[in-house]
Amino acid sequence: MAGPKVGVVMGSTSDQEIMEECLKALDEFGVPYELTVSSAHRSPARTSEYARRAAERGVQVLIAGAGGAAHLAGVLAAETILPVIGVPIDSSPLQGFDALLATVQMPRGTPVATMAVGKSGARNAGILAVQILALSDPDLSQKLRDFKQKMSQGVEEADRKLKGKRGG
Ligand code: RP5
Repeated sequence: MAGPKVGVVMGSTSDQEIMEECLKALDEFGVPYELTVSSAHRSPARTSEYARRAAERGVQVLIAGAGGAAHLAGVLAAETILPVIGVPIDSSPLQGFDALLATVQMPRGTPVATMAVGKSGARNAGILAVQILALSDPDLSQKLRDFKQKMSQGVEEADRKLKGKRGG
């Protein structure tokens, strides 16, 4: 069995419901991943160690989902040259605005590709990881083209139904 190509890390198991959207996207494209709980604040050494060792296990992209003062994606990015995608989670009284700013406002030199807050961002993180892997995988590229086409057909179908209902 192929080893994981994507490492998905969550700051807490309380982030899992949202990060399931990311895992579903990876499953749809048949991309193997590993799922880990590690916190930038509660287990900083474990988080750094995870990022340092990920590439040597064949992982090519990291995805980090965290809420509150979300430093998880940034800490991972500090410790690896793998691309890191951040998902701000709306788990705090500030409804993810805090996590968005903490994830997106990385200092120059240490980028994190920051997604939208919550479930849409989690799904997009999975798709973006697939797009990165597809740069060197023609089968995945074809799956992405099919995926885009299906999405576009879905909009046309919705438009047809709408017009059918309204008689125009
Ligand atoms: C963050 O704090 C986690 O990513 C989570 O979104 C939030 C709350 O964590 P728990 O207190 O539910 O474990 O570090």
